[in-house]
Amino acid sequence: MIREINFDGIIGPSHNYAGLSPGNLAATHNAGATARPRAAALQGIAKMRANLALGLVQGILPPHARPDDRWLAALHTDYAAAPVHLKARSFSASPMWAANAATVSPAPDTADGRCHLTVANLVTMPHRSHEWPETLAQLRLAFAHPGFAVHPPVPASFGDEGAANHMRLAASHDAPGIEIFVYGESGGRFPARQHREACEAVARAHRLDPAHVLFAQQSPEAIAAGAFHNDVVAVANERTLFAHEQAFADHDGLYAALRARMPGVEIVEVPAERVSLDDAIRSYLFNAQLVTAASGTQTLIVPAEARANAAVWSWLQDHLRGNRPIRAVEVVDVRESMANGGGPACLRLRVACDPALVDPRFLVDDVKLDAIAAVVEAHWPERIEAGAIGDAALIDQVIAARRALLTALNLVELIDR
Ligand code: SUG
Repeated sequence: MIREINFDGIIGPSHNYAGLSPGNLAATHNAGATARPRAAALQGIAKMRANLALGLVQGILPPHARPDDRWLAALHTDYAAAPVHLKARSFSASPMWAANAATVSPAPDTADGRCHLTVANLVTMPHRSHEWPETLAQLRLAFAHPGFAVHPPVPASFGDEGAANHMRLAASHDAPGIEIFVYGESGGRFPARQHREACEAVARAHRLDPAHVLFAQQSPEAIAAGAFHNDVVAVANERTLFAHEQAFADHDGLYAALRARMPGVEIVEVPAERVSLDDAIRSYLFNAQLVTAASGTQTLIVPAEARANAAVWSWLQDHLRGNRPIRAVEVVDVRESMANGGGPACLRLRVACDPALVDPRFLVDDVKLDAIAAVVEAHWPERIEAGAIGDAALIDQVIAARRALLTALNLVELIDR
């Protein structure tokens, strides 16, 4: 039976604020702030518990080896000798943002009836460009069943940021859907990370029916305002597309094409006069998890920053009163991740599939989350100050913490990936 599974990246022990992502305003504004990796990981675990409480199936993707010695070796250096900018880029806990791990096309959409996953190359940001080998190793383990096809990334130069720039609409998760790939052409002062060429390659790899695929350009003003991924300004679930008025370069064209392919689609567009692009990006209203709870209630899981924003909260209250597609709102606290530009939706990769086909070590219930939380409490650094990333004792602690977690999860084969 096909269900939507949210695989959350467990926030790694090296979580810190190094200001590595130009175009991501939260990350650049918080460069040099003190990070709290333990609190961060516990916030992520609490979010997963809230998902379980809604009756959803929950998965995990563990933190990657940090520092990434293999990447440094390919650059002919090591952590002790590397210049500080390479130290920071090899040490980032950025794999926590699992929405950037891969693009996923569930089995009902593909010509061979398999669920296809293509690992994202993340080439635009150097600190993210070396995530893919370990992501590929993890996904090949989690989705080893022949019901899945896990593809390596599309070649560099064609930037691919994974599911953060991909939306799927379908009558239900187990029905054939329309897949929308959102690319950027220009972002003014900031890079457009997702390239159309990469979208087209992924659609071919996944053997999608071209009649059920749309390619849409992200609006340059959204990127320039800080929406470095489409999932900062739009999210989809089953029949509902929830988007900001300025998310797409040609919203009318996209909506018309979508309605022609899926007459039952429900488009909820938030007008800029109610919520400005700036408020949308500051509050991460759209970087919410839009889910169908086990009760059938379509629920929007927003970060606390959305409740704190008067314009956003008032729009949400009006929508809830109006008998519209979104029937409930849940608030979660992921502020450590938010300060690096990662909201509830960034932290998860959605895979619609039969949970029985997934390696069970990648699935969690409350009991397993207790065990993960115990490892975090015992091993994750409490704080990482700006400037501490060269500290040898910190490096040892980070390496030991990941080892302890992978051992507890019985995923020791990932220790040396
Ligand atoms: O790629 N931040 C991430 C945030 C990714 C959010 N993901 C989605 N929108 N799906 C990024 O910009 C900051 C790390 C630092 O600066 O230390 C960072 O990589």
